Amino acid sequence: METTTRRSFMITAGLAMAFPGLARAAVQATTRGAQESLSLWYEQAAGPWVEALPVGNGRLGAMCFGRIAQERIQLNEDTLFAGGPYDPNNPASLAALPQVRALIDADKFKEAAELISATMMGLPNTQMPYGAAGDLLLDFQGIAGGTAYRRWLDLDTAIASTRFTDGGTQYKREVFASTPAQVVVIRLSASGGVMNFDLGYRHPLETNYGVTDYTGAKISSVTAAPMPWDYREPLRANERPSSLSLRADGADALLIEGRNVAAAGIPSALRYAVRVQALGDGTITPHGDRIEVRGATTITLLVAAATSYVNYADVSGDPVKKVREQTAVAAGKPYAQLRSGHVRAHQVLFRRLSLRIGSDAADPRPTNKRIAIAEQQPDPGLAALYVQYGRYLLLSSSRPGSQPANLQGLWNEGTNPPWGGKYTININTQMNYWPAQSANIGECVEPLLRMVEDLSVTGAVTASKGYGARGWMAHHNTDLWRAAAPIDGPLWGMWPCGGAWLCQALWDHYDYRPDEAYLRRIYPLLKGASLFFVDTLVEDAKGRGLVTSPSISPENQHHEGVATCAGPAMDRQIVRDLFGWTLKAHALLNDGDDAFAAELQAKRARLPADRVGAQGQLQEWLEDWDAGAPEQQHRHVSHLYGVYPSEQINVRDTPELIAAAKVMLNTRGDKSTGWATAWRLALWTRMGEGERAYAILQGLLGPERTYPNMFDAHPPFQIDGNFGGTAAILEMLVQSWGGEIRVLAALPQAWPEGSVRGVRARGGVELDLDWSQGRLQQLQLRGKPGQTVKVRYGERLTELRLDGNGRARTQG
Ligand code: FUC
Repeated sequence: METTTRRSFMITAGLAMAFPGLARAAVQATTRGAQESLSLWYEQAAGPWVEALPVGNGRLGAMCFGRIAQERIQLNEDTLFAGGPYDPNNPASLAALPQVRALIDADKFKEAAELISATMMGLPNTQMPYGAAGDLLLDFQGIAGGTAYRRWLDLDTAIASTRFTDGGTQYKREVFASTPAQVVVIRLSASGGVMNFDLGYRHPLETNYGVTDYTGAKISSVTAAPMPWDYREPLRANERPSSLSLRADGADALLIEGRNVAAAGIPSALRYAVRVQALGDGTITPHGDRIEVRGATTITLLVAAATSYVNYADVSGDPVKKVREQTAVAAGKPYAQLRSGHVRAHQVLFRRLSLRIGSDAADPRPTNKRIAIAEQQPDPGLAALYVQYGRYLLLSSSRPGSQPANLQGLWNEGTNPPWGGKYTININTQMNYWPAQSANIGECVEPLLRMVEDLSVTGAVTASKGYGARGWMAHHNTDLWRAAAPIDGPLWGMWPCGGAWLCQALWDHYDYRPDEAYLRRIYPLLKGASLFFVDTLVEDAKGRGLVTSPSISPENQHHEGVATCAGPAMDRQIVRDLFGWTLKAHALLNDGDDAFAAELQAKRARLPADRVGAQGQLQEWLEDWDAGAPEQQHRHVSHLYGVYPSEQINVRDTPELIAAAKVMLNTRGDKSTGWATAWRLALWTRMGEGERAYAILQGLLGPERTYPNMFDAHPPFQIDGNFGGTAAILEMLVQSWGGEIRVLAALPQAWPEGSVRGVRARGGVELDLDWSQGRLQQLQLRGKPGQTVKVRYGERLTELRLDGNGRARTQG
């Protein structure tokens, strides 16, 4: 496992910190000096959607194609889901529960699943899909074909740019989604000539939801599938459903008004609006459904989009008013001010972490060419770029005030996205937030916190109507309307731990940035999630303790066609963690409810321990069913939750269970769907197996799992792999579990040198570290003055006390 001989490292706590601002200044200088290594760039315009470059401010997103004669900017607004407020809870559910449990106790799993199907599934047995907000199409006249073409996405400024030359005129375009201004800004300029173009809007034509069945079972193959979904090329401006109106709004703007669609019997309840205002020189003339721009050298387009969504129960907002106000405020500011305001808001978060793996020199190849050969050729810089892109994507799709990052983050081309583009909470949404803390962008968790607060209300109805229980819960999916009832059928949906697992991201935010006010905010959520299990854990029929029932081990079958069971390993691990976080919060806050704490403690002790089966494998279920389960290489590795993201099973405390986890992972194989590959990567990393992790990472970065725009390929596009991969790569460098920080615990030989600044660890600590020739050179810590921090490097564990400035430094 060890790739290098570890040298002991000298502790010089408090030394050399006479210039506390210096390190930070140096980081910024490095970041600025390495612009190229912080860009995705291409020599051609985007063809398919997965070649276009994403920008987003959490709420408002755009995909930039950089096309020469017909520019396409595809828009998203994060509340533009189908349907409206609804109560999905099945009134027959509670009455059937005792019988379902009795069938499970009698090992009649198939019969139990049939009864669940007939009585317990949500109404409807699906949830509302996420939509697209249409395209802006800019049809240029007189541009034949560009030379000196280049387009790029600068992660440091969060601006997507295109430049080319045609007939002696140089064209440049910049696109960004501003957080302070809440608009997408498109800046077009020409030097040595003028621009003549028509600006139009196109909405993806409505398709029938649910025509394609994207259930997990059908996508177990790992071959790259072509995108996109609904679009036909070439695009024609103003093609749209009849329900949509498009008209001039004032002297220089277009206003688009529409309604969301109904789905699965849930009526349309949202109105939405998009307003595009054109400012600049030349003549700007609205013509009903398009804007004509002639003879211009500089044009700024301000794009606002909004829906009438206020919250999951209130759709009374006025989107037209909102988009008019947003564009009017932005129109009052010069472009330079809009741009600098945007860049500042982005960099204050983005620049908290910088990372170099391998050499400092920028790679001379365009990004798509690096991805194309990433599986065969080592490219450490691409791994570093993947981390910064992951941070960029989370900052762009989950900002305070926005919706959480969905299955596609924020970006969705069509009206029928895979799995509805909603929130699958049996791994996918959780994985989206894996990097938030270590990558030092904890603010991105705020939308998830609000979603859990909503679920604690809607999920309380599901807990009481479905289980007769107190507290709140959610099954394996939710949507904009915070539906919490089980969907899709027993094989996928009848799983009670979705809400509990979401609590991990909330707890981790506290653990990485301890703050009492925040803990007080999440405590009722933890307590409510725990209460549900206090009320619903039942005695295992074979006397092994307290178990969840009915449940599944997401989304794996233990016998052909049957997943229904009681007490799978993952549930026991999640409930053990949940009760543990709740008890810690209870103790920290001196919540007087000691009877509740005692009950949690007692029930926690009665959760059956993890088990090792006949093959030496970590058992997925309470029974030793693994060897006979029909999908030996199933993408989910639910029972390894205990290894990562949890720390219940770890190399220090439970080596025999780690050995069993490895047996299991070897059976499952290294390459799976995008997110499942990222999970395998995180697992081998957590177990300290740097070379194995590196081999898996090569597969994740290669063209089968990464599209040309670096979006993760399930396939199709699903963003969780980007986030899981980001967290795992950082985990190869710095780990934080078991009360210790482990540095370079899974450093592969292929990365002999590098440095990271600003990675975070539990306990409110921030680290900078440098390594070369495979060895740690120096490490700096920042945290609370006087705080002690345990750092492990190789076999050596050192306790550091932070000085009066909250700093410590060690040298290799
Ligand atoms: C889970 C996974 C699938 C897919 C879907 C969105 O059901 O099993 O692979 O990622 O979520």
